[in-house]
Amino acid sequence: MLRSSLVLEVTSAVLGAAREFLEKEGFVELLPVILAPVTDPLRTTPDRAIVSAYGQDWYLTRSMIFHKQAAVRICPKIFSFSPNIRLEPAERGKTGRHLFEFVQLDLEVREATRDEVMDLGERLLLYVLSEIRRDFSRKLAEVGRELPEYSRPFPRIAWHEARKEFGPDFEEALSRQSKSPVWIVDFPIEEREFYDREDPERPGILRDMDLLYPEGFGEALSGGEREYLPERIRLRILRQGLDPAAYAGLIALAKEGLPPSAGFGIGVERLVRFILGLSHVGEVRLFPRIPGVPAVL
Ligand code: ASN
Repeated sequence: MLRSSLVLEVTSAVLGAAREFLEKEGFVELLPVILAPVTDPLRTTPDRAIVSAYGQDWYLTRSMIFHKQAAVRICPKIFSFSPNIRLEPAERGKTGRHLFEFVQLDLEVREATRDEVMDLGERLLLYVLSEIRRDFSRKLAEVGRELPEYSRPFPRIAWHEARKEFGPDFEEALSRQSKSPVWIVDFPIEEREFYDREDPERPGILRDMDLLYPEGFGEALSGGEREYLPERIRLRILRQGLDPAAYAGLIALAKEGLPPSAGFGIGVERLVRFILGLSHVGEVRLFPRIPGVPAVL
């Protein structure tokens, strides 16, 4: 369990730099939601963490997606350092990239397009990396890590192209061979959740994106434009084989009026892992929650 203080110092500096960047961009920080009657469906992680209290079930947050959509009704640009619980299968404990408790920097912008939030994501990442390079390059060199400089815009590849070029496990291969952070855009509708907006001009293709780190570190962030019209949300829920009744609160909110928005979440532990070149994301946390691994404290 002994962690070097460098990991904790870098984590703290990453949080500070990200917060400073977003505040300068006019974002308002929200306190995180930990328990909610509804949370991100995340179909690839079926197990749910539930607390029963006061005669109802409360989900531990898997992402603040719906709360972000609701919050941009009030403030146009919001972010939160959001603790997420995702009960990943035990074998994901070995990927180096999965924790079942982690924090994502989750943000959302009212009336924004995908391109606008991709631009924001690039500037946010480069700002954080430049702050870390400025304050930690000597300490990073001592642990054998050198952070290269990257230029914007980062390269983009469409999901279908990436799959054609690198096969079904393209994320890993693309991240490994890339010299720069690289975007994957235009996921097919069946690959993602119902809240990612379908491109009105290209049925079946989403206006969403992932960003991959270079050097094989895998996914950095994930996001996109959102479905915001009540009927569209209902149809997308049905198309995913989910029950609209389970999302009645979201649909009711959309009937009152949800603005169009776009946003993304960037995993804090994965970012620190990349900066320090660590082999497992659990090395970032003092008290890591690794799927399938017991904890003492
Ligand atoms: N934070 C992601 C987003 O904004 C959602 C997620 O974490 N599943 O799209």
